[in-house]
Amino acid sequence: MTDSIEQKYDADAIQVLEGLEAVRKHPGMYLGDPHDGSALHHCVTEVVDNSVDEHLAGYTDSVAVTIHDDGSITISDHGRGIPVGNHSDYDISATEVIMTKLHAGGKFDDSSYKVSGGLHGVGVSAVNAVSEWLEVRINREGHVWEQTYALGEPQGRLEATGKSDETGTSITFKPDLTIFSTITDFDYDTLNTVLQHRAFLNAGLLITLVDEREGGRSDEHLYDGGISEFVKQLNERRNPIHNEPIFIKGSVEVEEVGEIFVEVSMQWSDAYNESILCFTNIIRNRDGGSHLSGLRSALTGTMNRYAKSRNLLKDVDKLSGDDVREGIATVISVKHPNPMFSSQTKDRLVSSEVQGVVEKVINEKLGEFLEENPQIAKLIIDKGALASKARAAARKARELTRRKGVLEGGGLPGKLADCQSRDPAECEIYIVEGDSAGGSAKTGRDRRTQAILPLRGKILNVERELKNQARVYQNQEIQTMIKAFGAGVGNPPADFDPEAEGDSDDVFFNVEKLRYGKIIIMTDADVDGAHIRTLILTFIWRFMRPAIENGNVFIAQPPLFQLSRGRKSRYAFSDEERDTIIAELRADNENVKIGIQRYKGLGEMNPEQLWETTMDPETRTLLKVTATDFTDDGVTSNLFMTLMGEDVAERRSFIERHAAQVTNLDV
Ligand code: 0RA
Repeated sequence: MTDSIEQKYDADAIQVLEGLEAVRKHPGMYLGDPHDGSALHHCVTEVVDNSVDEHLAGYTDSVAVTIHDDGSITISDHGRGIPVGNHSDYDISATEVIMTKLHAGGKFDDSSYKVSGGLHGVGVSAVNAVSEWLEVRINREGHVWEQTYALGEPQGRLEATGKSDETGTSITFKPDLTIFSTITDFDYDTLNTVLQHRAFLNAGLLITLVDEREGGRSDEHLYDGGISEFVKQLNERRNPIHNEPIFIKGSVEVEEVGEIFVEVSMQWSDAYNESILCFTNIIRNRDGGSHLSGLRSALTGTMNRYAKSRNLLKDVDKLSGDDVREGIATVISVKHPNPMFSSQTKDRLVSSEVQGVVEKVINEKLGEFLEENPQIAKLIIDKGALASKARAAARKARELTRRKGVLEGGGLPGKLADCQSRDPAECEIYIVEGDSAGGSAKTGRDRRTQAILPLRGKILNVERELKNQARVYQNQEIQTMIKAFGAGVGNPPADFDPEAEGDSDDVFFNVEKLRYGKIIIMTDADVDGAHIRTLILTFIWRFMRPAIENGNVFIAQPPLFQLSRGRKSRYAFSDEERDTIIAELRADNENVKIGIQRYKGLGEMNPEQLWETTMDPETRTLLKVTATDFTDDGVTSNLFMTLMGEDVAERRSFIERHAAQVTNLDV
């Protein structure tokens, strides 16, 4: 008899282990990419979110995260503590079930609007599965309880190790480095940002982060103002046009779904871009979804209704959504008892009932706010009207360039030395600084596949023209690039649907029409060259971003030195390489004379040299231009704003902070 019970217990245990084995085998499916750091950090948020749930349920007002110097991390709270009693199905503690069974947790506690368990995560067990070791320590029912696991397997039963009249949970784990192969260290800033977001979204919850590693840091996040403080932070570097964010809150009971809660905070600044962050049950939805749609239509509708009723629109017929949202910073947070997302990563909320709920709440409450605050309302509407006029002017300029054939392949620019092939897959276009380098490149190239476009002088800094884009379309060098690339211009909006029938004006850059698979920026290896390269990249980022996203944009790497001994010559692309090559050339004769030519510009190279060092696909090095975040309000967009935008103080401080990283400055 005893035997068969043992067997049954084993069988259950094996099933459980198989479950966790799946996480170890396919960590990407459960936790995100194990090689780029996202899964590693997701492990931390997975545990933190369980603690946040305890806050949402009203049992803890703090969560503490500590990074230890042995590569482990502790997350602790003062919530109820993970249940410790025996679980009859398995005849092991409930703690062990939660720690070893995927998705366990939901059946212990069915309170709605929680982040973790069935809604968010795969639960703490997935973290346990990918941990070299994990220790759980629970204060509950008068005792301290402890249990340790290795690779998800319990190393003994849950045991009472002491007395305590507190409650709470503390989980320490060390990620298994055989799973997180490339990025194995917790990144302080990454964790600090996600923890700060959770604090913003949970007004009154104190979240602390302590780093015990070398150079230890610590941060505390407690925001009584919740998402309005989040919005203020989004606008930290902008100039808001009204003092306090507008905060809206409401809920709607939806049949067969339950009560849906909506919180929105928004503040307009004099900036050009919009920054809207969407959350469902504290989880960020990067691609928005039904709450974002509801927010957009309510904003446009409410603003236009108010403007019309007060006769505030003079020479503008009505404001478009883009006009209304220009310069807005918004955080929208909805709580839903059972939300549906488009993917495992929750990037897009698809629960359709949310759109109407959000619209209703915003129409009503924002309408009230505008009625009660007519000065602020007028500021926002005047800004929208200004945006509308600038947009109309840009549209007109675009239309003119189009009529001149810039947008629709009406002949190629005269300066372009095109290639013979018409197959974009093998075609390349070199954008070259200056006519003399352009000449060398034209002579040196492989004319079958390589086209050369020389640009004269510095192109327009488009970052300063975003609010008034007409000048961009009128710019000669920019028109030349648009014409040569043959794929139109203008980043499609985030929600652009190419299938949908649209306004004929809405022709955006279409990466599939690019005449060249590679756009290669080739500038001098000096400060001016770097500046021109940045100007071209800024234009591409703001007006042809899909080319970067699609991997079509490259930077050529001309050599910095030519080193010669007698008739023998070699090229060096960095100072270190120069020194290595000099040593090599001298290997058999310490005192021999080595000629060192420092290339100041591409123009100093003859066509053969330029081909050999920089253009020959067999031997050249190209840097592919990429970004981690392609949104209009992400880190890369912000970097362009800092480096190329109007705020001089901001740029100076950035340069001061990064001056130490500059290794090759040649003025
Ligand atoms: C299952 C049920 C209950 C709480 C928890 C899990 C819980 C999990 C974690 C993970 C980190 N901190 C946590 N705190 C709680 C509800 C317990 C009850 O009803 O008393």
